[in-house]
Amino acid sequence: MQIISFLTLGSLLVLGHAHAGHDEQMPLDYVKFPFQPIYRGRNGEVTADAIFSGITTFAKLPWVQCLTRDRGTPFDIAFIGAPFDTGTSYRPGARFGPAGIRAGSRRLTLYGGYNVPLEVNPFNAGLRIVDCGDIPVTPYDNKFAIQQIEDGHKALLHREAYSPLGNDSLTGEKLVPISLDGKNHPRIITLGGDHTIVLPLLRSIYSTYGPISVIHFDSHLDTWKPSVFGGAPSAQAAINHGTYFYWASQEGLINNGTSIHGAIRTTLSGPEDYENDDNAGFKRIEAREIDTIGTDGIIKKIRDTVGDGPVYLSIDIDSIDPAFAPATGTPETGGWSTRELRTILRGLDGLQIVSADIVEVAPAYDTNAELTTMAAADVLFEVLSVMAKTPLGKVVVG
Ligand SMILES: [Mn+2]
Repeated sequence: MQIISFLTLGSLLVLGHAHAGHDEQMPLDYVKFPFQPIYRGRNGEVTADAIFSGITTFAKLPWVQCLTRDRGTPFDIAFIGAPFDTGTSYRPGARFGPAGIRAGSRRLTLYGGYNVPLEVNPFNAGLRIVDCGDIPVTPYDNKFAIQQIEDGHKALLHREAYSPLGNDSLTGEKLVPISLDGKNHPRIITLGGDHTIVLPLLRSIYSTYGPISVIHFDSHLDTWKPSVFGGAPSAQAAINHGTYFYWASQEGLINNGTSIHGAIRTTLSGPEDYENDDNAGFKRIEAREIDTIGTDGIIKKIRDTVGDGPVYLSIDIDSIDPAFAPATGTPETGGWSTRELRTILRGLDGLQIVSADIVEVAPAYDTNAELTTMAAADVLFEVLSVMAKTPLGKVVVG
C-alpha cells in the first residue's frame, strides 16, 4: 500500500514536471515588493545567514529579468551589468566586474541598510529598486557589443518609473520630470565593464535628457584623441577606454563646460592633453588637491561646475588608491581613500543624478579579502542613497 502511494505520488510529480515549461519553473510572484532587508530585527524570523547564502544580486535586491520575461515590471532604480572589457589598454578582466561587485555587495543590508550620515535607508525609502542582471554583451566584436550596451540601457531607461514624482520637499509644489519627453524615467546604475561602456551609456542618456553634465571620478582623463591613446588602426580600435569621452564630446552628448573630472593623477603625452580635455568640455580636480582644499573644497568645485541641472555620474574604481582598490585595469598610486571618495559622493546629495555607473573593477587582481569589490559596492551604496533622497524633478515657476 505504501509502495503504491509512493508510486502514485511519483507519477504525479513526473506528470507535473512534464507540463511545466521553462517559464513556469519560478512562480510568477517570486519577486516581492517592497524589498525587505534580510535582517528585520525584533521578530527574529529571518536570520542574518541569508546574507551569505543563496543567489547573489546587488545587495540581495530582487532579481527582475527586465530585458526579457519581466519587461513589463516597472521599477524606480535598476542595477544592470555590462560585462565588456575588450576596450582595455592594460589589464583585462572587467568583464567579471558585475559578478564581483555583486559578491562584494552581499552584506550591504545585513543590518537593514540605513545610511547614517545621509539619514536615509535607500532600500526602504518607498522606491522599487531591482537588479536586472546583465546586458548580453559579445566578447568577439566591439562594435556589436557597444550597440548591445546602448540598446540594453535604452530598453530600461525609456520606460516610465514605477513611483510617481510627488511634490518638492521645500515648496510643496508638484514636481515635473526633467526629461525631454516630459515623462518620469527610472534611474539606471550600470556595473562595468571597462570604461568604454560609457560611450553607449551616454548615447542612451542623450536620447532621454539631451546633452548632459558629467561628474567623472577617475585617475585618467579618458578624453584622449585616438592618435594619442592606442592609435587608430581601425575605426573600431579608435573607440576604447581612454577615448570614449573624446567621442562623446564629438557627438555632442556632453554639456560643454559643466562637466568635471575628479581624482586625476595620470601622466600625459604632454601639457596639450589638458588643452584637449578643455575642448572636450571638462574641468579637472587633481587627486592631490585633497591635501590642500580637502573633501569640502572638492565637493564645492564639483557643485559649482555642474549646477542644479541633470547630471550623469561615472566612477572609475581607479579613482580610489590601489591600496584600497587594487583590482583594476590601470592602477595609479596617489589616489583617494575609500573614505574620502565616499565623503565626496555624499556631498553630491541634492543633485539631479539621472543615472550612474562604476567601471574598471577587475576582480581577478583583488585580494582574498575582496577589498576592491567591497569598495565598489560601498561606493554605490552612497550613490543609491543620494538618489533615494532626491527625486528627479523640478518645480516649474509661474
Ligand atoms: Mn577610466
